[in-house]
Amino acid sequence: MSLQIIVIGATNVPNPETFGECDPYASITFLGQKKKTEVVKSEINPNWNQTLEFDLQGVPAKSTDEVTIEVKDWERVGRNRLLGSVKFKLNELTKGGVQSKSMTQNLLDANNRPHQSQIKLKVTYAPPAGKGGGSGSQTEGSQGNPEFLYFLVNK
Ligand SMILES: [Ca+2]
Repeated sequence: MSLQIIVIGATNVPNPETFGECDPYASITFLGQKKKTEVVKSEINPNWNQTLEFDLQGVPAKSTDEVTIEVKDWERVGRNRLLGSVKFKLNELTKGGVQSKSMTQNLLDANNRPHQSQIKLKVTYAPPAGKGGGSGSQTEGSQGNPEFLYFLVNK
């Protein structure tokens, strides 16, 4: 049971550098857990192709649970700068079973206005076994048992 996010890449990220280009990485927060991709140096169209996995420790995610993505510029000295961010809810990804969705999200600036920049992701949610996900095989198991008992009783 987990939320897996493949961070594919971003296009046209804002470039705050005075010289050269920025060094973007993506930082993703889900239910208080934060995971980061590697930094791609001097690139406004970074390809990360990295899988970030959030372990939910047996607690099913809700459709209203929110994923927060921040794309930042790595700095050798001083604070990393926020280039853009986007939030989205899991929505239909929690409708049951393993659900997967490829998405392209527009990054927003500090005033929530969309940048020209987009980030590409593939999000997969696997619910805890038995709560939507593994219910199919569990039903089969419980249907088999009464027949077996019937066989024993009538022998
Ligand atoms: Ca930088």
